[in-house]
Formats: sequence, C-alpha cells, structure tokens
Amino acid sequence: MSFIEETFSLRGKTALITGSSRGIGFALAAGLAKAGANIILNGRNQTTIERAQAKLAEAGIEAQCLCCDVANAEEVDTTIDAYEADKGAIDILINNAGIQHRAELAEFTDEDFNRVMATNSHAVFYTAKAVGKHMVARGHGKIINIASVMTLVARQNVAAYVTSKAAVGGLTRALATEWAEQGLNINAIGPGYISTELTKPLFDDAEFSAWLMQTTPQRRWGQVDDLVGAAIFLASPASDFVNGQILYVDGGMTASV
Ligand code: NAP
Ligand code: GCO
Repeated sequence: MSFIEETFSLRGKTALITGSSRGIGFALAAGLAKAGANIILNGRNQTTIERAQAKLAEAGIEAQCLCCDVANAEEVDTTIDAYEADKGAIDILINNAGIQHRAELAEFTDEDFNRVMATNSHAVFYTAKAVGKHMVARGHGKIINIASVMTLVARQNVAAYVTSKAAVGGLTRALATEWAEQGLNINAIGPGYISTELTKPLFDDAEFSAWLMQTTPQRRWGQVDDLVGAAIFLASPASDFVNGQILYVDGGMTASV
C-alpha cells in the first residue's frame, strides 16, 4: 500500500455509525466504506435502515443493519454485546444519532428538553460505554462523537440542543482522559450548518440562509460530504496521537465574529 493508503486506510476495520439511515450518518457510512471499512448502519426503524442499506448497495457498498434506539440504555447494551459476541469486533464507533427541537424557553417543555438530551447526550454515553468496554479489552478503538458549533456557542430557541452538544464536548474529553491509556482515540467533529432533514426548516427560510451567509466565512451551507474527510482522518491511523479534540468543520463559522 502507498503511504497515503497506509495512513488513512480503514481496511479490515468495522465501523458502527449511529443514526445512519439518512443525513450526515448515511454520508459518513458511505465515506468510511470507500476508505475500506466494513459498515454497520443504525437507526430506530428496521425499514429505514434497510432502505439505506439498499441505497448503499446500489453504489456497490455492502453494509450490515443494526436496529437500535440509542436513547434506550438497556437496548444499547444488549444490542452491542450480542453483535460483538455473534458478529465480531466494532473497531470504530461514530456517535452521530441526534435530534433537534426549536422553541422559545417559555414554551420549551420538560419533556422536549429531556427528549433532546436523551438522544444527543445520554445516548453518546450509553453507546460509548457499551462499545468502549470491548475496545478497552482489545487495547484499541476509535470513537468519534458528532458535536456541533453549538458545542461552543448558542443561538435562540435551541436551549436543549445547545446543552446537549456542550455535553458531547465535555464527554469527549472525559472519555479520552480515561481511555487514551487503554489504546483508544476519542474525538469529536463539530459540523457547521449542514443541509439535511434536521436543518430543512432553516434551509428553506431565506432570511435564515441570508444570516448564515453573513456568519459563515465560506458563504455557503455545508454539505454532508464536507464531513467525510474529517471522519476518515479521526477513524484512521493518521490520528493515532489525537485524543479529546473537537474538529470544527464549519466553513470558518466558529473562527470569526
Ligand atoms: P437527520 O438527517 O435528522 O438524521 C438523524 C439520524 O439520527 C437519522 O438516521 C435518525 O434515524 C437517527 N436517530 C434519531 N434518533 C435516534 C435514536 N434514538 N436512535 C437511533 N437513531 C436515531 O440529522 P443530521 O443533520 O444528519 O444530524 C446527524 C447528527 O449531526 C446529529 O447528532 C446532529 O445533532 C448533528 N449535527 C447536525 C448538523 C446539521 O447542520 N445538520 C450540524 C451539526 C451537528 P431514524 O429517525 O430513522 O431512527
Ligand atoms: C439550529 C440548527 C443547528 C444545527 C447544527 C449547527 O436550529 O440552529 O439545528 O443546531 O443543527 O447543530 O452546528
């Protein structure tokens, strides 16, 4: 293999990407597969992940499906342990699953706050622990958490999301602090505004998009494929001495006022 292939290859590695039935997770699954990884797709609904599996197959990419609600700690534990026992090691985990809820604070219900926190933060803890314990036993593994520019800053009407993504930043550092000496690399990617189903209401809002062009130095919305290179880097030997870091892929948004 060439130097570049050796440094960035994921050949022979198995990668679980949570929330990969569509959007960023689906793009990361396709990208890691092109770098040589064996892919495990995940979502809450078997039909939607099988639809994603068929879409990858059309592109010549074989993927497995692992249906699991990552906000359910018990389901995560049993699903991951069963996979590791029956199918083999998970070498790369991308904690991507996430949801959004937008409402003014006065209208923000406890239930909505807890629902966002459960998927965006608690699930990262559940899944990192469930997969990480097997990685620790093997002495190696790569965990990539999907944070956000909202890990660093906030905007109105997304209090739960901001809180949840700030927690992802802290948890990334905490996991790295404890598991780096066990041979694991745990980092995060902080995407800017990426055009997906989650941001569609904003993308369709001309006023919001105009604001985004002003606040993003590269003057454009991000696309899901803009994140693939960062994910391959953090999943590959190229990042073997990188731990506890958040790589912002945001067109310069968090670097400027
Ligand atoms: P998306 O298009 O809505 O996709 C979300 C994915 O998460 C879907 O595959 C969904 O699958 C899955 N999911 C949701 N809840 C789940 C659960 N409890 N268990 C398992 N899977 C679950 O959103 P996206 O824009 O791709 O966002 C993906 C991640 O990137 C999220 O963590 C988000 O916070 C983060 N992010 C997005 C942006 C952006 O601008 N788009 C920027 C920064 C960070 P099912 O609904 O089929 O279960
Ligand atoms: C919002 C958006 C953002 C993006 C992303 C930006 O309502 O402001 O949903 O939170 O999803 O997290 O990085």
